[in-house]
Amino acid sequence: MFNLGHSRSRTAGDHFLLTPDTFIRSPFPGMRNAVAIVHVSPAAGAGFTQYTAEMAADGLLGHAAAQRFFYVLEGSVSLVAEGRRYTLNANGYAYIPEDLEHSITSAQPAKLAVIEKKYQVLDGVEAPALLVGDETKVASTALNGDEDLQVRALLPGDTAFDFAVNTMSYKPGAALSQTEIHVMEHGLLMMTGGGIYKLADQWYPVTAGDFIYMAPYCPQWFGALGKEPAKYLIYKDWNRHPL
Ligand code: UGY
Ligand code: MN
Repeated sequence: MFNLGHSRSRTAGDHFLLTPDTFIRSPFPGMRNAVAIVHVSPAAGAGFTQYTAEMAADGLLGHAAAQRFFYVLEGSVSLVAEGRRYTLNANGYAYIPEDLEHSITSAQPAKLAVIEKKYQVLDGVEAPALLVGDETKVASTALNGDEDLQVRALLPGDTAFDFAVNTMSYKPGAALSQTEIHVMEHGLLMMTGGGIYKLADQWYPVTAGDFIYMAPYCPQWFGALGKEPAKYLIYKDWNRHPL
C-alpha cells in the first residue's frame, strides 16, 4: 500500500512523540549484527542518549563512552564485566559505570532499551558500581498513595547516581494526580498498554512501542486507557544541583 505519510509522531520544541512507523535504524561503531534506533540524544538538546538496540544472532553492542544502563525488552543477552558473565533475560537490567570495560552480546535476537549519560561527579561521593538486576524482583511502591499506580525504582536513590530509571504501571483508568512541570528531563518508552499523554498543551493517544522525550519544564500528565495495564520505562536526571 502506498504510504501517504501520515503518522502520530510529533516533534515539538519541548517534547517528542516518536512512533515505530517513523523509526530509523543505524549501526554504531563497534556494533556487530546490531542496529540502534536513536530516540533522543544531545543532537536534540538532551543531556543523555536513549536508543533501542536490536540485536540479531551473534550480536555485539560495542563500547560506551559514558555510563550505560540497559533493560532487556525481548530475548536474552550476556554481559561480561569485571571478569564475570551475567545472563539477562527479558525484564533484566544493568547499570555499567563510565569507563568500565564490558561486552554485551546476544546468541539469539534480542531487543534492549539503552540509556547512556556522561557521569556528573559529586565531590566526596564515590561513583556507583556495576549493578545487575531483575525488574520483577524490585519492590513497587504506590505513587502518592494511589495503589493503582505502582513505581519500581530500578536504581538506588542515593546521590552516587545522577539519574534514575523507573517503571510505572497504571491500572486501566489510573492517572497522574497532577500535571507535572519540573526541571528534570525524561526519556520514556511505552512497554505495554496505552492511554493519553498530555505534553505541553497537546493530548496524544499513545501505545506500546512509542517513545516520548520530555525536555526540562515540559508540562506532562498521563492517564491509562484500555483493558490492560499501561506500563512505561522512564529515565530522569536526578540528584544533582541544577547549577
Ligand atoms: O518521575 C516522574 O517525574 C514521573 N512521575 N513523570 C512522568 O510519569 N511523566
Ligand atoms: Mn515527570
